[in-house]
Amino acid sequence: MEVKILSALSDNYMYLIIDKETNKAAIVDPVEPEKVLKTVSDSGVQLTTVLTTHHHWDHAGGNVDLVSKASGLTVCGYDERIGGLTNKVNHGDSFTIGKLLVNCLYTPCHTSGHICYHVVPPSGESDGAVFTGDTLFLAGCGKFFEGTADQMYEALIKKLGSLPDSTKVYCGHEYTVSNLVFAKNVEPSNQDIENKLNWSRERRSNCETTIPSTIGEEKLINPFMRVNQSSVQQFAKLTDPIKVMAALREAKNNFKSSSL
Ligand code: GBP
Ligand code: ZN
Repeated sequence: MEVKILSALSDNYMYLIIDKETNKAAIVDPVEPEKVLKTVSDSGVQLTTVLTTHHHWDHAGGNVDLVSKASGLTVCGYDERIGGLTNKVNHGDSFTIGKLLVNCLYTPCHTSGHICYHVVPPSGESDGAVFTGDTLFLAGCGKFFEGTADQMYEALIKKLGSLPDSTKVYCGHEYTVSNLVFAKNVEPSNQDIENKLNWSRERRSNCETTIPSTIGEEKLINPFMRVNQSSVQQFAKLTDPIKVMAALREAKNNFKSSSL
């Protein structure tokens, strides 16, 4: 399996997932259809499927246009608000892109109809990948527009946190540096955060992406995946992990940094 990272709008990402064996491909959140179609034709692959994480326009806003330009596409998503939807998916649903297996994880909170897509290559070929939209970002998570801390706990700790540590994480926006500045404020003595922040600043200054990370790495640097750690609980002055989740989201919503 190969994943091509396509930047879109100001800080969004679209991902072209290619099954090298069959040359079939899927696109995650194709908000810029022309850019997608150019990459598809340059790569010589057959685009079969659109994987939509959630209905926000900067993710689903290109679906109708893409479908009109490339006929026969299957458009997957949970939410009725998603344009061009042909296949409504739910937690535990699975299907294939060529020989790649896609498993749907329902992760409501950022929106009430958010889906993450876990893609696994045929046995042992390489590590799996998860496309997390605006649920899990590198070192952060999405705002709770249509859900609760309880739901984000379920999404990040129980569902995404149960994937193998080696699973690559491909998220919906390039927010890594600002997320890590907040993470460092939460855990000033966490050396993994410090190292990743330095690396990410270097990458961004060379106009390179910080994507992907892995589930294992997120467990070391992402405060929202670390609500069971005493250092994060100390920052929140709370111990109940769901209350810590709510307090972290509130703190990040109000966080202003001068050192981005
Ligand atoms: C930043 O640049 O670092 N803090 C952001 C600011 C996802 S996009 C922009 C922001 O609020 N981004 C949203 C988010 O969840 N950020 C996580 C965070 O700040 O920690 N969106 O485009 C957003 O979902 C949108 C589109 C929102 C339609 C509502 C509607 Br309706
Ligand atoms: Zn969003």
